[in-house]
Formats: sequence, structure tokens, C-alpha cells
Amino acid sequence: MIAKLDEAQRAAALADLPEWTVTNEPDGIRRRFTFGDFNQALGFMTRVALIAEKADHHPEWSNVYNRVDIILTTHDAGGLSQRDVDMARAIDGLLR
Ligand code: H2B
Repeated sequence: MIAKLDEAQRAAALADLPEWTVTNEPDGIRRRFTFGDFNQALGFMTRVALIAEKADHHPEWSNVYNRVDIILTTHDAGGLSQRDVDMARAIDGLLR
């Protein structure tokens, strides 16, 4: 069973993910992505979905036209875990 990050681990992880902010309900991290149009947003979501399936770790997300809001939290841990940090890094990597 994957564990929630402790305070020191959280601080270290978040310092390394400046674009992501902490959420409380659920306990996790969030980031908003804005694209040129719906087509670009959907293409991004497709790429995230493929990573998520491979990792068996899935985002909570919503899409409105060119905007994608993603929350990462680990249901099995009841909060923020290393799996969310890894996923955030992988998602950020898509945009580099
Ligand atoms: N995604 C997220 N975000 N948190 C989880 O705890 C989780 C998941 N658990 N995707 C996985 C699937 C689990 O339900 C399956 C059974 O491995």
C-alpha cells in the first residue's frame, strides 16, 4: 500500500514542482493548463491518459474548451503520495 508523503517529503516534492499548488479536498496538488484551442487541450489529455493508464494512476480532471484542470491525489493513500509527484513530473514533461 502506497503511503502519503510526510511533511518533509511534501516540502521537497513541491519545491521541485513550482507550477503545482496544494489542494486540501482532496489532499493533493493541482495545476491549470491553457492551450490555444480545444484540439490542443484534447491532444494533451490523450497523452496524459496514456501515461495514466500505463502507471495505473489517474488524474481527477476537467476540461472547458482550451483549459484543462488536473488534480493529482492518491485514493489508495488518502492523500498526496510519491505517485502524484511522479505523475506531475511526467505531465510537465509533455510540455517541454
Ligand atoms: N489513481 C489515483 N489517482 N489514485 C489511486 O489510488 C489509484 C488510481 N488507484 N488509479 C488505482 C487506479 C487502483 O484503483 C487500481 C485498483 O490499481
